[in-house]
Amino acid sequence: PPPVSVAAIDLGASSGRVMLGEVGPGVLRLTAAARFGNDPVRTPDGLHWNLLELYRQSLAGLGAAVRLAAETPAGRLASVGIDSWAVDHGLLRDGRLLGQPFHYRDEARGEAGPAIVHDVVAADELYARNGLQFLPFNTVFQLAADPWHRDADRLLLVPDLLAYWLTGVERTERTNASTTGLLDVRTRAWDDELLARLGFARSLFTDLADPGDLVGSLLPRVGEAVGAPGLPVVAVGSHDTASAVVGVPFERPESAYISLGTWGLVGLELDKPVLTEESRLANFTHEGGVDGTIRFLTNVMGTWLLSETLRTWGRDDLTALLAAAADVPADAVPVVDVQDPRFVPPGDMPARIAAWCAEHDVAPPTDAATTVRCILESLAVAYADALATATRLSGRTVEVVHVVGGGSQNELLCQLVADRTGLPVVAGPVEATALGNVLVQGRTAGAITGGLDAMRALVRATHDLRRHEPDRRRETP
Ligand code: LFR
Repeated sequence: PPPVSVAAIDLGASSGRVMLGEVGPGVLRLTAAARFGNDPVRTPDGLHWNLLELYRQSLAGLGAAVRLAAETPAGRLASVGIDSWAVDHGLLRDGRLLGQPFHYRDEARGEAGPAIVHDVVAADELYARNGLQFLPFNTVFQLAADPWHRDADRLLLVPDLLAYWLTGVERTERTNASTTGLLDVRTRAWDDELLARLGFARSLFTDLADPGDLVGSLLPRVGEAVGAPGLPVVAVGSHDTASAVVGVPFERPESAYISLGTWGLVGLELDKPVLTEESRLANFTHEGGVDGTIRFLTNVMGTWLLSETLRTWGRDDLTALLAAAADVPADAVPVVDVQDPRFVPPGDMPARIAAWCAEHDVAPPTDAATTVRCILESLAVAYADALATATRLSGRTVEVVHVVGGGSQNELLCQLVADRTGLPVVAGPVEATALGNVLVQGRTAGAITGGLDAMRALVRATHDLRRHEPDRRRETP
């Protein structure tokens, strides 16, 4: 079959992009149609996503992708697919959004929810039902803490809300639905009994769609505005991490991944859940993947710690800072616990690192270069720990670590991960999420066939990857 052109709208927690993707046998290419920032807005009631701005940028980017597609052999877009960060959602009544969606990093959001939920369903029972790691901002906790859902007749996760604005069709894509905490980990359907016990109306939740399903087509006004009347909207792995893992160029089963963006999502792809008490206590999650796979992973701090540090300093010269950090001897910096909850909300990270060091009787980093090196060493140690835990809990062997996403461009960090794990790191692709989005659409359009293995072989054949060999002297015991 000839290659097709599709558009991928990929919204990350710190930036968004619309990509033109060309996909077919031997072909997998991305061209950026638009890139834009994703800057949350704080109002007196808390930290919000600027969702209207993201929608506006997505539409403008889709229009640009339509124009770019006219220059490709296919001549036009076959479809568009949307992915974003997970968990967050809009509440609607009669099709109207009730307030601006909250940001999962809102400080107050996570406080009350867990206790309310665990009072009704104990943490171990909850894990047995939904398989999710405990993150205080999981949708289930946000809903419990915020009675607003009682005024709503619909809940739509961020990508589904955008798809609704594009098509008028309300659907919930299953990979992202798995992050709500309200899906049954075994059946992957809404857990009706759990909803009832928690007092969430069943009617808030829509029918589920699977990656690859047709959601609908652009509403007439939208189609006209972007220059693509009737363009199909296809469900992809709408949780960005689900799409990113589609784009991991695994070569063999003995492989782990780190999807490295604002979070470092460290784990394995499995075909059956682990669900042991040990996995629960280690905070390992079972998120739904494309083609029925399971992402057995844990959320570790990602590039957020570094980007908030640069923001605090008012600096944007990351390349120069990384070069300076590379010259700092590893033992000259402390290893801080990047999983400390103090690092989750936006704020002055260097001050928080100094405070952590003071509390733990270690000398804090003294300047910009040592601070950056301290952050990278600390991240690498945390990833190595998470990988060791993943292999222990799953009984799987890991011989290579794939790092994908924006953070895979950070060569120093990738090298430190190799050193701290004692394993080779294969870095890239940077745009794994957009590639995963494009691949699923390409399969729906009939341009490629096969399962995840075939998609990953196509990624390997079309993308340059960088390999980092471990320096065994630095391996942590
Ligand atoms: C990554 C991600 C993670 C999810 C976090 C919050 O962008 O989607 O997978 O745990 O954001 O939604």
